[in-house]
Amino acid sequence: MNSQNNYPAQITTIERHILDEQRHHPEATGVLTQLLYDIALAGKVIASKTTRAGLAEILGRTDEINIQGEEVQKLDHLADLTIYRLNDHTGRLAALASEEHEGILAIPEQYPTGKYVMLYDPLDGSANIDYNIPVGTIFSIFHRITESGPGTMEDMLQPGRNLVASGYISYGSSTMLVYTTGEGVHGFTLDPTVGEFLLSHPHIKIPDNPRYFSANTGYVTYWSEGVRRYTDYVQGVDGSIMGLSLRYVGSLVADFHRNLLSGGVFYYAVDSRDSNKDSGKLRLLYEAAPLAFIAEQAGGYASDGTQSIMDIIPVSLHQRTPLFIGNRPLVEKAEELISKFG
Ligand code: P6P
Repeated sequence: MNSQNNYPAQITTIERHILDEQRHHPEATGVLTQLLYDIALAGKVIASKTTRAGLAEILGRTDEINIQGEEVQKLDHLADLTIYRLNDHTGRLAALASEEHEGILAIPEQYPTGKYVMLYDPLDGSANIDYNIPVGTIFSIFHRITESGPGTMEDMLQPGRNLVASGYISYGSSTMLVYTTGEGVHGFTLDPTVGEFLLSHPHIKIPDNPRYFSANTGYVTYWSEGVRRYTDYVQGVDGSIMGLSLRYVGSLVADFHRNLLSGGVFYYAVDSRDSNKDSGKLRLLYEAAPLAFIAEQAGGYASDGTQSIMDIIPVSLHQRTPLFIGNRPLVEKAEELISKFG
């Protein structure tokens, strides 16, 4: 088929792409492939809700407060339930964990358990939903460590280095699914007319010349000296680099996705007002680590300001971490200034 027939030279659905990827792994049993299909399906279902949020009665808040102490948006709840319900019976997972729930989400006993565990933020940035700002789903997939039976905390508390796959779905001007299995980063755009994620961004690499920095500079007074100096650096105050433009929407997936495609750095540092003084706001297991895997696979880097996010050994499910993520030289500069000035 060629472009003269008004068709693109090649149409690759996410299913076809995942199957092709699987061919690089003769030992693969197809379970991970199926799991990634399931996530894509969840993304389609959630996208159908988020794009109509302004119309259906699903805007606004439930009367619930989640483990994070945050008001649960109706769409948060819908996204969380959708992901769990699409994965609780497939026999591919030993357990799940969600930003919305304190403990491990067990597989109902009537269903088999599988060899992976999945941790996810069902709808990150959901406070922005009512303002029509892009929001996103973020997921981490690990091999289980325990041999069999219900997944345990040991299966969940793994460093990013152990990730088998990770990715995010961005519900914005279009719906995009970006994932890695360690064989590069690939982006798919949902064609709602056919209900398929089509390959639109193969082999994503962070451009060498960064354009943006993304941080809530409203907090600069409460950052450490090293982070304040870093914020001057990225703006070119010391003249050592061309100042980067500030782009910050306050929705991690949207901010990260833009910097992945355009080059730049996102950071969310410790705020001296925080009760958790040493860790900032973002979660390690289902926000920082999955995006760090993507960043590294795209030629970038992610740090907590002192070490690679991928090397942090989690001690709790909802553990927070400071996050600096994007072009490697920009993130390493943050580490340098934090090392010198705290
Ligand atoms: P702030 C959204 O609430 C979120 O968890 C991330 O998506 C986003 O990067 C961050 O918080 C924004 O936080 O304090 O700048 O509003």
